Amino acid sequence: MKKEELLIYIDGEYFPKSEAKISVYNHGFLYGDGIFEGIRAYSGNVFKLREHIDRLYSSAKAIMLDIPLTKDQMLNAVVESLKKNGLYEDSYIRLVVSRGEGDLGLDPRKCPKPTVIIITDEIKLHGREAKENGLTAIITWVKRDPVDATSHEIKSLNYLNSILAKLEANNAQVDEAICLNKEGFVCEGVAENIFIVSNDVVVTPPTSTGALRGITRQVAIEIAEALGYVVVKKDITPADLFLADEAFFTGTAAEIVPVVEINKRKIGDGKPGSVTKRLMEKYHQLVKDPDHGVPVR
Ligand code: PXG
Repeated sequence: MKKEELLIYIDGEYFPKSEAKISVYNHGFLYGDGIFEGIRAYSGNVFKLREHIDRLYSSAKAIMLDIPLTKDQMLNAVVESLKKNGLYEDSYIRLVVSRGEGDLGLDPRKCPKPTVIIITDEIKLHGREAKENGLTAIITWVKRDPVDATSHEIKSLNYLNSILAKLEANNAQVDEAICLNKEGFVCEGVAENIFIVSNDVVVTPPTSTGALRGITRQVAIEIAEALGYVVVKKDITPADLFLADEAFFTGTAAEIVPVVEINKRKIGDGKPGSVTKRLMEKYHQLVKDPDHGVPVR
């Protein structure tokens, strides 16, 4: 049976996917001038939707972009979009707000109206095996953009820094890349925050190194603390990574996923670690918990 085309929200209207288009003069396209969020729903629970919307509006504030909807209107539009597409179980949501249509100069004053896009789609489950057995990664030469530049603290449409890193991972035939900051400390993955476990202490870099304040990162910290682990936010060196007992990534798409090899060094015994596995198990329970999300129905 052929599925009906998905409906995409653009500026308050719904268009079938094949007709959902924006202008080539849109500054989101021309200059990466905009912000976004990637969100997931599990069994009809839009996990941490309010937190994602809060972060979207924070990103907007940082780049002086006035989103023409209130947070409540945005939340309702996400839920409505899921309903229109009959996505009542597991889904993926992409919110994009760009500076809007302007001219061929980069001056944002030429863009009178931001563009708001909500894509709700099925979630493509790929790399399940990798997730279970753990990922391989390299530390890449691509440095995270510094905090006084296009820092990933702002979830902007500028992802070339992450894409360059991902290309290096592809070239090295590993799953992911880990970026250092300019000082040489471990920052994050291409679209994931990073953690290590050493002697049962869970460590993650502070976001002041230029990493995104990941929502999954925060959830992982809360789960680890609830399980009685000490969680420390401090600088991690490449050697700390190599010598850790366990390492894992966190992210909306990645969830909590073990990292078992970095630059050809086995992490711990090269298998997903026990602390990581406990966190993964709790995470998979939490994502369906309506106390941690917004129901579609
Ligand atoms: N760092 C960066 C640079 C990210 O882009 C994370 C960390 C993890 O943050 P959350 O809040 O998701 O725990 C991200 C997240 C995608 C996609 O489709 C990317 C992200 C999230 C969802 C989907 O590429 N980035």
